[in-house]
Amino acid sequence: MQIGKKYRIGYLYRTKLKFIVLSVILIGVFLLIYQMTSLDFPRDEEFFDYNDYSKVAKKEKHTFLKGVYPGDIIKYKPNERGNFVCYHTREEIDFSRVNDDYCDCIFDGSDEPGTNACQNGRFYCDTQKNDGFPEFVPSSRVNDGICDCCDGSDEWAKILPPTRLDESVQKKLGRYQTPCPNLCAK
Ligand SMILES: [Ca+2]
Ligand SMILES: [Ca+2]
Repeated sequence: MQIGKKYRIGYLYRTKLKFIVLSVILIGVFLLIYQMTSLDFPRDEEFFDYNDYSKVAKKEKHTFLKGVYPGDIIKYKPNERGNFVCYHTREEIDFSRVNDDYCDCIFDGSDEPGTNACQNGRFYCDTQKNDGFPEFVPSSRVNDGICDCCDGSDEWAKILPPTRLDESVQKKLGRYQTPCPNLCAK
């Protein structure tokens, strides 16, 4: 009788232990699946089709502005007061002052994405290489006579440099002056 009771208690203990172990395993598996499915996947920016400007502009119902990164197009819509809001200071300026070749947002250069008026801004090249990385050029290099974007779109004013190196020298250096060749396919 005593042995039977002991055996029953032992059996119950083992069953309980199995239940706990199984629960711990199940919770572990659940947590692992949860962790795998909630990993920080790359954002749209990294998967963005950088060449598809028109699609983005159409989606955002906004005219595309020179030098604006497609992911930032939403920021280049006039607000309810018809103003542009500088990225960092949140200062509001009239929208006509965007890309007017005068630096209004002096802290980030966000009002001049397509000109070299702000030295701290960035220009987004028209054509992008298919290497998965957005191609930007510092604003200071816009229209400086040297081709920085692979399609030369940073030299949209087509200002010719005062002295131009021979084509063969440029080729040797791998650096080109305006007028820019289109090297995006290379
Ligand atoms: Ca401006
Ligand atoms: Ca340039």
